[in-house]
Amino acid sequence: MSYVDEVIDLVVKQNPGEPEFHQAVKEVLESLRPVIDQNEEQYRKDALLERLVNPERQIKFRVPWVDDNGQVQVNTGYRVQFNSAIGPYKGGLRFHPSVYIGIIKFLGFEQIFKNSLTGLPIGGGKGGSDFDPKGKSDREVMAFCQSFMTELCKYIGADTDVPAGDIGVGGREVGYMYGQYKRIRGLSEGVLTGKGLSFGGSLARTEATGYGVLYFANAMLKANGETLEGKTAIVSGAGNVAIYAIEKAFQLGAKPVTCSDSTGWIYDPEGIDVELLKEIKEVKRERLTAYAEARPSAEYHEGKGVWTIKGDVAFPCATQNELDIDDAKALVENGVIAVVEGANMPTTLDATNYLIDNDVLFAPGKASNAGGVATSALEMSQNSQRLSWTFEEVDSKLQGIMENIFANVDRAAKEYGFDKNYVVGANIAGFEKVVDAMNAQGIV
Ligand code: NDP
Ligand code: 2IT
Repeated sequence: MSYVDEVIDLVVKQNPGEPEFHQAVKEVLESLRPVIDQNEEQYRKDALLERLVNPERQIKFRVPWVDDNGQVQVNTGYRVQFNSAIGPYKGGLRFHPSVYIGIIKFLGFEQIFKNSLTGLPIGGGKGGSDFDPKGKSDREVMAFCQSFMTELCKYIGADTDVPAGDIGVGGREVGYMYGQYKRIRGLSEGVLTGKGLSFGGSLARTEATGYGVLYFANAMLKANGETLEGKTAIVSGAGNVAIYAIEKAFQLGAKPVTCSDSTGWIYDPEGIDVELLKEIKEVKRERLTAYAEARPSAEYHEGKGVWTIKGDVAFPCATQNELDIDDAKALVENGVIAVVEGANMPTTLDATNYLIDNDVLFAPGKASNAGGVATSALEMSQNSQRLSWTFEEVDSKLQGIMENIFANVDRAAKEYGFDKNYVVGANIAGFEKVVDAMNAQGIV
């Protein structure tokens, strides 16, 4: 049996009941075959893949807090410090009821290669909780964040592990957690990114993931003789990534006509009103039904369905496995030319393969959504320098980073004979640097 197959089997056996983690490992290791096969004997001797798929450290803790009725609630907190070969652990915190160790491990594993692709010195980590911020009062969210950080603060620091936001964690949550960290540790340092602008946050971090997705899409389309100009964009999600993907899509000449949340979706043939969407999601924290009520051109539908709408480029920006094989078939049927992932692993493995086999340009999230974490690394640099750069400065660095990522992914795909397969390209390009750093640092 090949080394890759052996390690995939081992991961499935040693991590039962964690299908998302298995999926992420399979996607990465399968596409690394051309590199692994060339070095199989040495890698096997060094147990390189076993070390890569085993987190350096996993922390799991109790998070008790008191709700508005005086009732004590208990959630579970996690931080997986996956790989520090190229820098301090870096990656977001997700607060969502679906969170369990398998979700955090899949996200942490992906983060290793994504962070490597940014070209910046950051290792991979991820954390979160099964806490659901939806419907909670501000005080309840604060109580939860304070309790969560009271434990997490023992394991993180500006030079060791730097969390940020992800699903359910935005500026409000980062602010409450930062306040508690500072109170306990007495340190004003860049221990979290995505902070408010008045206490060390970076301009353009809020926009960075969505903008970066569009910069990547632009570079990929350009390399294939296409452009975003005049294209219809199909977007899922209505959170941080989706909102700023929609905003940048307009700026680059495309027309996004859909968005979605966990209860329903919007089709707005005149183009999504992004200011209205921001007001509803960022300020009022309402459902998308409020969008349809305020906008006569929009249709609201319950459940899932954005991928049935005809468009040229699709941007899944909500959550994992939200685009399955039937969705992929519908997109191909409707003539989509590219799928660019804003979320982490939003496309199932068979859907990904179907799209690639049908000549759809496919950008994997670990490359196309890396602008968020890259700008987090720029926030860390600014914090270390005790300086703040202008919006234009950060945004132009972000654009350069995304173009570099595309060039690097494209190069790796070509080098190994997989021209235009950006999944293979991203995994190989991300892996190269991590392996180099791991080898140089000995058996640790
Ligand atoms: P937000 O919490 O801001 O938004 C998430 C959006 O996705 C919401 O519209 C939410 O709907 C919807 N959603 C979440 N879970 C589900 C679900 N199970 N089914 C259907 N819809 C769902 O998160 P972000 O925008 O930050 O994150 C979106 C994706 O992008 C995630 O995969 C995240 O890991 C990834 N990502 C985020 C980065 C960042 O910088 N924030 C960076 C790189 C990747 P509702 O409001 O109803 O919950
Ligand atoms: O998935 C991701 O890259 C993020 N949620 C952002 C991580 C970060 O540290 O900014």
